[in-house]
Amino acid sequence: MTQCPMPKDARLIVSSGIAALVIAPSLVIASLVIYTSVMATLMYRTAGESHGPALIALLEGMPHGVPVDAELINRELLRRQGGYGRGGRQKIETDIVQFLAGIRMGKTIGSPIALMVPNKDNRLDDPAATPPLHRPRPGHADLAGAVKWLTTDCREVLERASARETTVRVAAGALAKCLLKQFGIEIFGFVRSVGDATGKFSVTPANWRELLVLRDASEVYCPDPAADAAMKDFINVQKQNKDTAGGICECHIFGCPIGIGSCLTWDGRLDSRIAAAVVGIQAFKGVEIGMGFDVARLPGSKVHDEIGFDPAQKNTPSLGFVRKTNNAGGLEGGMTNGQPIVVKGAMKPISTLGKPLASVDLRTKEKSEAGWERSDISAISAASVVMENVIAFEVARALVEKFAGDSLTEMRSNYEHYLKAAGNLGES
Ligand code: EPS
Repeated sequence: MTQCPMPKDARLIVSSGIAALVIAPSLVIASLVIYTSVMATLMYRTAGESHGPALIALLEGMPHGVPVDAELINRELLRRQGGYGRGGRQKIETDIVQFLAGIRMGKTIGSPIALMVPNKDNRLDDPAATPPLHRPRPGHADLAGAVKWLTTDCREVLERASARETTVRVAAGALAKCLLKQFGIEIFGFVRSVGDATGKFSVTPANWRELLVLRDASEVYCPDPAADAAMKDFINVQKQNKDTAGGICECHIFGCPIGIGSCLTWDGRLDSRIAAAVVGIQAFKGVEIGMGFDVARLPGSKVHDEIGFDPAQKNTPSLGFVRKTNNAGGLEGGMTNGQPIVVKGAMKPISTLGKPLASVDLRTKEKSEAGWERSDISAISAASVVMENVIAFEVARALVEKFAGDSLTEMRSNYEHYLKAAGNLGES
């Protein structure tokens, strides 16, 4: 049997494989050894239906000793419940996180973390209150899910596909923010556009805190007051027309050291993980990093950010490597380059329309109007909170992978050693 060396940091199993074939000269002994390749990472899963008893998330890989700011997490949950154009559900719920495991006296203890947000509108086992839906809504998971699970009732599909699930994704991401905070990494998310109304402002490391105050004063979560008004007008028109509105959310991450992520594997690239996390949000159809799709229209000289060095910035996470532009959105080769990470996500309009689109009845295949469920006119503001938090989780995951340690103390020491070595690059 082949002995597989176990990496020192054996906190989390991420993959397994067939390890060895032992071949003797005259006799072939095939020995299949299932081994586990062990690597420190951070991951989470969620469970829960929109109208079930609760939503839960299970996180693994959070180091020991991270202070958990429950107020920050609940503030993010409250922000997710808010925004302009929301439906009736948020008047029923008060989303507050409950920790069931992995946290003791306000700090993580290194074990898996279980968190829960109960649903007040809990009626999944009442067939009268959650009646079957036979007429799939175009744009929703209804049709594909009903066929996939071989049913003419879309109810169970829509219960899990619902954006209510993002409640615990926000809680998990906000918990990840508690770790990022320990490394001076901060995230700012907002709504850039709704329909044809777009906020006209730039975000810089110098102005984002002022913009954050304006964002928090905006009902749509857009820091441009003129755009906030235009966005509300657009949503109001859709409401009058019994229609819905989508939009674009944007997120900036400050303080990431150079070299988080990897160029070695497609799924280790931080840009690929961020893109997957963003498009994984209900109703998101597109993601752009930095200059986004415009990179395809311009020559290289107008796209790539020239590199300079400013010794005055040597002790910042950029290590002094400066750029006049940030078209790459802080990511080159799937790794952070010391500039802010910049991400945009496009959300389609909510697919439950007050004036339903054409559909068919799954029982008869006869033409019929799509079904209607209580929903939002626009959930773009909430979506900006979700996007901010799912990205926070991916950045924290990459940080854990780079500076692996069982405890925050060990992780911080690895981080400091790395910054020192990277800062001395070319100097010895
Ligand atoms: C949401 C909860 C849902 C919807 C919305 C967002 O609640 P309910 O279905 O009980 O009204 O308001 O979800 C969707 C738009 C969707 O398509 O699932 C929430 O908590 O964010």
